[in-house]
Amino acid sequence: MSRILQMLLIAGLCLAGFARSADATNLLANGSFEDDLNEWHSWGETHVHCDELDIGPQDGRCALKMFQNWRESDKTSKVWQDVPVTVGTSYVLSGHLRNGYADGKDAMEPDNSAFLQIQWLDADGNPLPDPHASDPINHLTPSGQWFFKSLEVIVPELDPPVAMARVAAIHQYLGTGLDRGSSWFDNLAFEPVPEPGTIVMLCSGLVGLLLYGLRRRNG
Ligand SMILES: [Ca+2]
Repeated sequence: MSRILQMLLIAGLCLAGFARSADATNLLANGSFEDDLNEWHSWGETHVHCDELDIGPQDGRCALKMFQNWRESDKTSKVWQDVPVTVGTSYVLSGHLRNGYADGKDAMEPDNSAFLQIQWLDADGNPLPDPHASDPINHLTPSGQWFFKSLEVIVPELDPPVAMARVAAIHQYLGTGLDRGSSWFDNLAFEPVPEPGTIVMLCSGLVGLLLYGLRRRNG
């Protein structure tokens, strides 16, 4: 095999490796709510619905429905998981959100909104400042359609240091009365973003080793 052919082969393998690592692992368990609310903490009105005729899930058979937490003074409803993270690493939180049913039934009234959120925690589980939120959906969002939402964040250097991310799906109510309407969530994922620099370094090392091997064999 010519050296050029070998180099092309290595470049191809490196590209394949990059594509593979870009297909990152979801750090959330049961992110599609196919196993009810297992693995999730929850607060307020959080209900997993499966196999409903008038709403299709975005993924699998089931999706999460939330609405105003009318039983408590804190009117927010939410589900969340705490996930270990590495300072300096970039993560993407994504998911599909939906306002009510296809025919406008149970669509959110004003003062309701729904979004995804990342809150940093220290090693003792205490919240650290400035949570990050995705674009919300609200009463202005067309009902009955799934919308993809995502946000990418780099874990900051804080004091005390960040140890975990609290990854949450939130239905927020900021009014004082009782406003109807549901938000739906499905197919949530929290994934580390692979660093291209690391892969380039690995590939360069591999090419170097191959060239060294070829020289030794030819010499
Ligand atoms: Ca699902």
